[in-house]
Amino acid sequence: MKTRSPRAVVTGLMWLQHGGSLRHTSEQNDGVSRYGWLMHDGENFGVQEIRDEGLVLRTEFVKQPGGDHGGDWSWRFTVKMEGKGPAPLLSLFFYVATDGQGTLRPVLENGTRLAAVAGTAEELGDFTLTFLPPTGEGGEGPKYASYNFLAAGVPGLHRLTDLVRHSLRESSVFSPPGRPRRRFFGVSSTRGLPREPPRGQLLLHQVTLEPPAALEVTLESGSAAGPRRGRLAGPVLSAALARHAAAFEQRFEDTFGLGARGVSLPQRHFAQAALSEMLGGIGFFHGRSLLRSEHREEPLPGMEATLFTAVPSRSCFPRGFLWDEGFHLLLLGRWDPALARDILAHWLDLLNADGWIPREQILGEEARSRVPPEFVVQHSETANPPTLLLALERLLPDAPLPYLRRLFPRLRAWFQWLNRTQAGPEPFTFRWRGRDADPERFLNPKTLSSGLDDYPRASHPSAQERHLDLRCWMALGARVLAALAERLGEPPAPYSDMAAALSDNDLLDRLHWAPELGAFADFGNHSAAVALRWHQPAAVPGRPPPAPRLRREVREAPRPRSAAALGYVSLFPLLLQLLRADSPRLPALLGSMRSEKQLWTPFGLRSLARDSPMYLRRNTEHDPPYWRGSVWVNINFLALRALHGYARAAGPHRERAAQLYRELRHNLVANVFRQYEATGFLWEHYRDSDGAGQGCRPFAGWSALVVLAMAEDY
Ligand code: 6A9
Repeated sequence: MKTRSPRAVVTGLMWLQHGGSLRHTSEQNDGVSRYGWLMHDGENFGVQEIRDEGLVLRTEFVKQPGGDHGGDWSWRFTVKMEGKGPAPLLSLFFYVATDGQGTLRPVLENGTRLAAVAGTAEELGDFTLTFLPPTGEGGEGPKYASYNFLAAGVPGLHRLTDLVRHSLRESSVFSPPGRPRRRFFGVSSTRGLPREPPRGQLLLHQVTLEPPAALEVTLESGSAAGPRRGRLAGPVLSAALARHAAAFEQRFEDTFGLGARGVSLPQRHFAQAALSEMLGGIGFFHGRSLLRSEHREEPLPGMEATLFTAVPSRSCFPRGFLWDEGFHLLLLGRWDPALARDILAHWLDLLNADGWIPREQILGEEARSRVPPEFVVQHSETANPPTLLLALERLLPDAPLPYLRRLFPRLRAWFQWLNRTQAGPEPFTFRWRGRDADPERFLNPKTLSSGLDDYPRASHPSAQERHLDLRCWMALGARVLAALAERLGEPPAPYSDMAAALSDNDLLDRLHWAPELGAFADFGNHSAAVALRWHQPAAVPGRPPPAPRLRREVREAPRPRSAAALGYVSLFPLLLQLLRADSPRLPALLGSMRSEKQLWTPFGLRSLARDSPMYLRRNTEHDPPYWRGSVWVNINFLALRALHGYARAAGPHRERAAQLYRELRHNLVANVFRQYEATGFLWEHYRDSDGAGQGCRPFAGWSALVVLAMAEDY
């Protein structure tokens, strides 16, 4: 945990079951079987549960405002073993580290036990961190433990795990009275210190004991000493935790009303955990992106930026993603509109002078250390869907006018950037820039900017392309900007005119209806006959024969036509509710959605029709299908929202939409819940054949939108 400030002091926990491995950061495949926030209010309180090879570790915190520096914080850690058998030796490593500013002074007891840290830092002022002695699980009695202490220089927060791992020596002894002595790995300052000049200071308190036990850590703010009535620990902390838990339950019910709808208790706990994981994943990032523009060969560091944002996945993608964030804000905006506005404002402050916002925010060394080098650079022609506007549409009615007034110029600049740089070949058409170069390598060159990565588009990228999803996003954007202008008492033009033109159903038909597909589609230079084939590169005399490679073979010349894919993109006019409720195209779209040969599965709508040529096809030997069949919660959420809308609007297809809505909602919610029960996680996407979670986990980014579907809150 840290403060919302650059170069913040950071506190954290590592743990080690002796004989196992050191745990610290959230990882995808390290064997920790499940973990997540069960409750988190985004501000003052959270409860997290971690299950790791028999160990159940509960971490709870409460923040108590007071003074001038954010007030006091207390944490409680409860450890116990699942099942019977002798308890293993467990070490908990509590640390505090600085990152470029602040000082820490250790207060040692008996030379080895770090009883407290007295510190000073920009944001925190003077503070005291106290490590209370361990007790039994319920707070009773003292608990026998061994203590080790480490003080070291740190080259950067991303190196903390290594630093601690390298300082471990199996030379410490655990010898409870009247019981056999045991050796264990303890931190020691003698070796393993980094050669790089330190950026900060680390103080670490290692407690070694046999579970069960409870440990408490308090952070007391110097400036809150006056108002404080006793330390937030022991029974006082228990009472505060209980009070916050009850308040969380009540607020959750008041916000989403799941109890009132008769949703079962396990499903309610699941929904609370989904929301809490998103809230608990919110972070404050600081640093520079690495950018590439059309004007220069070499990537350049961008301006120093700070970003307060939720993240798609704490393990895989612990950083901000532009279009993901719009989806996150749909949920966060319901729980805490002020928090959502704050996050939205941070994102809009990332605009550069041209009006561009980089798609993936990899700010600072810690964030960069989690990304393979080839993905770090952001290209200044690359867009991403303007979902922030989707979120703003919902925040609009209650947002304070001064806030909206400050947002407006930024939003205009962003929208104009999209409109200018992603314009298509004809008026009212749009084209995602930055599709994969080197089309020979891919079955279908990817379109990362669209967010739908490998979703099939025209086989041969060209300036002639028109992308349907982007056109629909632009229509939505224009609609929201017009509404924002009206809310501010300003003329809604030109956005209102643009919204009207882009929602013209006849024009949409002319530009994007593909009769042979019976659906809307992209248009471009397309060949319907492409395949990946093994290809043997020519041998070079005197060298070993080169390895065969997969290359794309084009068996029929491309020509200007609709891209032959039926899937999420085809649904966009419906998803963003641009189709009129009486549109003659609506039955075809509803039909494709409901058809099991196409998009319907018992787990939600799949991304690409089962009878589509690229359904579940790999893009290269190393790229398994991603948006080519899997069920994705964000698009299913848009589908539910739209069907809910069509079921309410007068029109000939109202009943059909209502029917689909009910079935789809049931399928989606039931499966995400079932997978959570089975695995303990929300997942990045879900397999269309059996509903199994796939990709990254935990993924409490847009998959947590299932909470809004449960609440039918669109
Ligand atoms: C790769 C690999 C350990 C892909 O949720 C974030 C994005 C979405 O915006 C996008 O729509 N995800 C979706 O198609 C994940 C993108 C990850 C790219 C970075 C680094 C590291 O893996």
